[in-house]
Amino acid sequence: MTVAEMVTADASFSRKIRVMQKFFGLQVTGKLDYSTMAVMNKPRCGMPDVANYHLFPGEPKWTKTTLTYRIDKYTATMSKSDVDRAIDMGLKAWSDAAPLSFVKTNQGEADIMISFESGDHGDSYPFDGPRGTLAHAFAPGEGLGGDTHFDNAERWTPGANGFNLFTVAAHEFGHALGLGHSSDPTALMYPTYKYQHPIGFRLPKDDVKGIQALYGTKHSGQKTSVVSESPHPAHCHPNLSFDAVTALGNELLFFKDRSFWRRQTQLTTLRANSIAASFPQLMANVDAAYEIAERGTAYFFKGPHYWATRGLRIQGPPRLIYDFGLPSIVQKIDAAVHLTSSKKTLFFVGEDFYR
Ligand code: 0D3
Ligand code: CA
Ligand code: ZN
Ligand code: ZN
Repeated sequence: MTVAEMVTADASFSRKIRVMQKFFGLQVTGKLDYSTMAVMNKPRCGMPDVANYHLFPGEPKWTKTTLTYRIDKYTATMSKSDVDRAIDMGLKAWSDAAPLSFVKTNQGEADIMISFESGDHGDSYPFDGPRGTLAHAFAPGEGLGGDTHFDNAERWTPGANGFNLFTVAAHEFGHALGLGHSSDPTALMYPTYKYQHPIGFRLPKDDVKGIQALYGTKHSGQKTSVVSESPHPAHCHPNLSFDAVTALGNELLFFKDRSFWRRQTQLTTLRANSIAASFPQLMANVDAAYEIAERGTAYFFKGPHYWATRGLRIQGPPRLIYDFGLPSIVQKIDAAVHLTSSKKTLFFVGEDFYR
């Protein structure tokens, strides 16, 4: 039996994997397969991912970062310059959040062709007169892709009366860039109109997550190495790894250098603590840790020593790992895991494991 098979054969481990797979929308197998491990290896800041945005089927997106737009037909209810300003600001909401830029043209075919249209206008999505549907836009692609139409039967305004053009344009450009509707009522991509004040508008969080899922963050291109000034490593740094992780009662403990983080299963916040302050005997740089939940006991490993704890209280002096039957050439272990169903503990040392 391989390690992966042994770990997978453990019922409680398999249950945890199933929960995780469901949470991340993966195929629920209860097995530690490649797609599950790929998700585990992504940095996720120790926080659950909460997102309500939706992408279109097939996740269409623009394959270039500079897009052209052209305002082809204006409306009678607003001045040309007010329309230009509302459109410009609607696009800027998105280019502020993702590495995209927009260039205005006045002739020829632009990526995003913008027009005010009445009733039937030749794309098989006729408008419905005042209210109801305000506008529509086509997902990224050739031809109609990206094109954005406003129902000319609405009273379009630069202010808070009638329908605010900036608000509707910003929403439609979300579609034109590849976002569907969001179930988050605070999102711009929520399906129903709510006036948004154009001055100082910042895209809500859920929309930022959506657009960055498609196009990345503004700085994801330039790899810079961030050096943490704080005594505790920044827990959102994408390169952060942990020395050891263990459950302890209803908490998860993460160890790194001189710090550890406690995460209660119901809470999403993590607080850095100093290892030395809570576990003086342990000091820094824990190698490995595991919990035997039924006994309420956790074991911590550092070099050839280990400590047992009940909760956060250390039980007795450090002992030697050879008590577990490890050969004397082993000076430290890399990781340890306890399998509840088989009542076995696995110790990982380099390429090998012991049980
Ligand atoms: C629409 O017409 C959306 C456009 C929209 C949605 C949210 C914010 C700005 C623009 C079609 S993609 N929605 C309809 C609407 O809100 C349902 N109509 C006006 C109303 O007040 N119900
Ligand atoms: Ca309408
Ligand atoms: Zn149309
Ligand atoms: Zn919409």
